[in-house]
Amino acid sequence: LAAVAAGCGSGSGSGGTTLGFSQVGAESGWRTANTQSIQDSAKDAGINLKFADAQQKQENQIKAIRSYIQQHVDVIAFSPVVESGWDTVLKEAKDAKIPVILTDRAVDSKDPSYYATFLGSDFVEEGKKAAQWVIDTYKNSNETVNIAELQGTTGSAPAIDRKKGFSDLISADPKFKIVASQTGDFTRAKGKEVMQAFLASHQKIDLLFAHNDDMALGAIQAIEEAGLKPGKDIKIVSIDGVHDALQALVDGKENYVVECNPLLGPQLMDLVKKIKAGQPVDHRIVTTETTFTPEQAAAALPSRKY
Ligand code: GYE
Repeated sequence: LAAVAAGCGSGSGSGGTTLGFSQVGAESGWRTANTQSIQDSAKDAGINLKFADAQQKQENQIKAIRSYIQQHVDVIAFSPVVESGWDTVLKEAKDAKIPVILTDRAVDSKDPSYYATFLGSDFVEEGKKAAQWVIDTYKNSNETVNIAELQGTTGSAPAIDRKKGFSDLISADPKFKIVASQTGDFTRAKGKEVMQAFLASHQKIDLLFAHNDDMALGAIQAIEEAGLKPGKDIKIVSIDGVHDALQALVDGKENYVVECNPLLGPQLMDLVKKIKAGQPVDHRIVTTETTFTPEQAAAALPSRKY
């Protein structure tokens, strides 16, 4: 409950709009950039932001949302840690006539009236972009490619969808084999720990697909400590595009990064204003993103803000 009470108002905005935002946690570089973007753009937009960090726990998010309902905020936004289990609290918000914006991650609720819009990436597409790079990289080889997969938080939209997008494409060619797949909870520490376990199982691994950069960065440490060369002995592709992963690309320790844009704040604040003013908004807003080869990473790094 401490995290809920720690909501930080950013002063009284011109329109007097209050947004209650429940963040997943601070598990990755992506998340830190996302939080910063939301806090900065609330300030710029003159929106009074109540912010709570759920420390990757759904129960904390539900508590935060209930407290926002009690405080009668104008709009509630949250990035759901997992996809399922939201119907009850979303119905409570609906009954209280407080519009909800899903930010970054989706819920599996069947009732579309539970939220006004969902702003975020297409995670299936990101998984497919990673797979397409793998397919292109091995297009001239008939040998088996042993793939290890570091999954994101179990039950989260990005973990479910990135896995699906990736396997949908690579499963078309039997030479690609996912020989190990486990969650690393989107963190560096877990990514390292799980990669150590993969390497200790003595399975030959040709390629690592990590659902986010932080897990890949943790895995790079594990691979180096095992006396192998990341990016060469084991090729690595991950998703997000944070500064440290672009640096790993430039250093030859990673091979490809699929971008996922964390800078959702400005679009979110626009949506909050529109919704409060009763203007119509699209029910799904997909963010645009790119991919990075080492050359593209070198060009992007100097101006990369996160
Ligand atoms: O890829 C990961 C973060 O939901 C898109 O969450 C987000 C993911 C992101 O922890 O780094």
